[in-house]
Amino acid sequence: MVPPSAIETITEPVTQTNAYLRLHPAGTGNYTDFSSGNNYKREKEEQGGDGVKPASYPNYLPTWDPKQKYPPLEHFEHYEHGKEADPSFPNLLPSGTRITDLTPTTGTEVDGIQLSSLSDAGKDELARFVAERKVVAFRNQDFAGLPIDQALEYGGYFGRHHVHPTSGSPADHPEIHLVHRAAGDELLNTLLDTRTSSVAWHSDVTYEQQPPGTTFLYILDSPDTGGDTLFANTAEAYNRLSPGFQERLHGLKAVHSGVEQVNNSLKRGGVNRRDPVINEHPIVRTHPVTGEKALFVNPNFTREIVGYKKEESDAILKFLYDHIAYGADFHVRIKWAKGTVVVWDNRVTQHTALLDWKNGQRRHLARITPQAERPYETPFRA
Ligand SMILES: O=C(O)CCC(=O)C(=O)O
Ligand SMILES: [Fe+2]
Repeated sequence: MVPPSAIETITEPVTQTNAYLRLHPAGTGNYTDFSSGNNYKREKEEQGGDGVKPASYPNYLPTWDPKQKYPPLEHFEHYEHGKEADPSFPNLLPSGTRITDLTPTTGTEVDGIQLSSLSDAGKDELARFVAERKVVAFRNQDFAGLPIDQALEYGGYFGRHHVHPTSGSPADHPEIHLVHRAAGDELLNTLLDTRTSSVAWHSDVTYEQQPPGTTFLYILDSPDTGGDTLFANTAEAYNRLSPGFQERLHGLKAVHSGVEQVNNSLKRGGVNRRDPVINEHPIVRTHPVTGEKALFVNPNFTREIVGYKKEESDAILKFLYDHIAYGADFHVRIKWAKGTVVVWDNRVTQHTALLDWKNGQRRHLARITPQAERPYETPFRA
């Protein structure tokens, strides 16, 4: 066989990905990724040693299988259980439950119930309660100790499991998205050499046609201090705008891209389980249970406003990103503790991890990510 010539020109078909990369330059948003990728030593995490404790939940250590390749996601009819819920939450929050609102608008802490033993009526109430409070931290849960199959069966009540295109997952459970930084990981020593902070506001996988709704994140191992997660209430962010500006945003759509996330994964030797997609969503979406309107753009995945010129689109998106990021009076900070399960509504919140712990301690969490309805908007009402 004749070896390929080093100077021969190869003509490659333009894939959808390449074409979209040209059409959608980053604008004011940039995909930011601090995931640790597959460069950790599994044995070391399993066994510990040298003063390091073994991982508490080795069944949740991440794997990446380059052979996993999935077809494009198809539309499914989402059933929103929150609509069925008793608004006084008798099954979720029976008397004696300790309930602490963390701020007036955003975030609640609950102690004294087990999510894992909720009836269906309790799960319906969970969906509604989380939609109202935006993010709820349930303390002292047994959830992380359930067999993974059982945890997934539970989460599947809330919608079809999203399989992430690039993230690590426990072996044989691609529906679990893992956040994992191994003990001794070096990134935190250099992260701030090139950035001023680790804050990267986003809602999850908004490039999908049906992004997630009621979403679960539970702690497996956490640093002694630091590694908190911040949440922003994007319904309240919408409410803070003047009626004139709210009205201006209604009817607009923005482009959300999954291309950069996949490219980033491939660049660091990671996987691409499903070809990236690009979708347009309304900038103001309506929540199917509460009827609230919320801003639905984020710098990680939103690229441009449909039909606007670049400068116009960049200026408005930058204003919205800044507005959401600076609004500390509609943010809440969740501190992780052993047994904590945080449930948020991805339709009406954004979040960011804080990578601020200093000494190479392990941080390990698992996410269950049920998809919801395709975002829709209802008419502006002053
Ligand atoms: O690590 C965290 O605190 C949050 C990570 C994250 O963005 C997610 O799980 O969706
Ligand atoms: Fe996230």
